[in-house]
Amino acid sequence: MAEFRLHCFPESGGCYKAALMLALCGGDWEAIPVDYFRGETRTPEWKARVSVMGEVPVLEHGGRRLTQSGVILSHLSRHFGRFAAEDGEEQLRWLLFDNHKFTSYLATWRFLLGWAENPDPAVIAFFRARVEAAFNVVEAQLDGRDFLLGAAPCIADVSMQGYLHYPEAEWPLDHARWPRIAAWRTRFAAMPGHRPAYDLLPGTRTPPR
Ligand SMILES: N[C@@H](CCC(=O)N[C@@H](CS)C(=O)NCC(=O)O)C(=O)O
Repeated sequence: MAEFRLHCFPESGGCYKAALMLALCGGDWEAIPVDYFRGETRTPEWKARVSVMGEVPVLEHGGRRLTQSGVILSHLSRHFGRFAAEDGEEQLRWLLFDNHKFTSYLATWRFLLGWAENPDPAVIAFFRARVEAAFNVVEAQLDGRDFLLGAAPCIADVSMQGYLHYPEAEWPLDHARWPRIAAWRTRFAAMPGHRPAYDLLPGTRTPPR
């Protein structure tokens, strides 16, 4: 059995964050696939057995079961001694911003576009505007910085990259509007161990409509 076991499915950028961190750190991990699109993570049985929150990623390591990607990234950062910012509070600040504004709006907008049944165009437009506002914040933060907090990547970068390595057709923005984000994504993709999401996450895919 591998040292790390990740409950995941391929379309989940949250799961990709954990898998990406493991890949960048050279961790020995295996996937425990979940059937998200058939509602497995929302069943009382799964919630009782795996996580009351009904969400993946869930990482099993050393007899513990960790949930919430920010917790998982922090745990892996401590375990491997990698991707820790010098300023832990600043790192936490950007992790929280990512979970609330950047990842959550981008993930929801992408889900509505690709997988939701009859999404309301007004709701799609609302989430797109929220995504664009979050991108503007990150674009400003990257002014004069190669990574979020400076010259070196930290787990807030790993977290925020979670949905940026899926095919652009799944999150069709005018990428030229955010050139620093585009350069940051390219810089990140050049790091040793990096693989795009669908290369890294195993399991049966549910392609977008
Ligand atoms: N804040 C959580 C978000 C996790 C999350 O939303 N995961 C999605 C898949 S990407 C999920 O399992 N959602 C279950 C649901 O909404 O029912 C984290 O970063 O781990």
